[in-house]
Amino acid sequence: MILVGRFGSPFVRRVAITLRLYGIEHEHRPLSASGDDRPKLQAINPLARVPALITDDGETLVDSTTILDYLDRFVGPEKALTPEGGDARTTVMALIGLAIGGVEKSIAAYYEMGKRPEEKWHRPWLDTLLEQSKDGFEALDKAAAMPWLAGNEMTQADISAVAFWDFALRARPTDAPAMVCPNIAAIADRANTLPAFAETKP
Ligand SMILES: N[C@@H](CCC(=O)N[C@@H](CS)C(=O)NCC(=O)O)C(=O)O
Repeated sequence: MILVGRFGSPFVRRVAITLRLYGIEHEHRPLSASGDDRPKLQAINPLARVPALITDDGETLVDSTTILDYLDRFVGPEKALTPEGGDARTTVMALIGLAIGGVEKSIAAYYEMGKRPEEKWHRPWLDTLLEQSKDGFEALDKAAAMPWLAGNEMTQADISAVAFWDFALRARPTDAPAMVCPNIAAIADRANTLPAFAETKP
């Protein structure tokens, strides 16, 4: 398999951590979604977005959720970190939904600040995005069962939350309201000592 995209993208990182935890051998092509890499990336993903995964059968999958679904089926339900069904799956997917919401708002704020000159930032929109990101992560924090998000075992909810949280902390302007998430912070501290997380830290 070939994973396309840099670990600076939290969506690439959640896939990279999962590949490592599943013990799947793969090549890493660290293409960026901007600059000189863009035409090369567009030849792989028409949207010129990361991540993409090229399977051993030569199929190209885009969007991290699609890729994770493939990897879960590739390793099978015994090993998959997203439960296959039942309430356990609903719980993990609900946690992931909050985490995705939090990081998407954080990325939208990052683009607003990174892609436009400061005098063109729409401050009310930016403040709303930063608030929504905070609200998403804080709701996730409150839902944490601990010691991992869904209880006693690490699941995909933890992998995604840590990749997203690390990005949101890095991207958040210092004058934005602080996100108060002691449970996520504790999970991130613990997870980031594990090789799969440490090796993919941008
Ligand atoms: N929903 C997608 C989001 C992927 C995404 O937003 N990737 C960003 C990097 S973090 C990207 O490639 N942005 C470039 C663009 O959209 O033009 C996923 O889960 O993979």
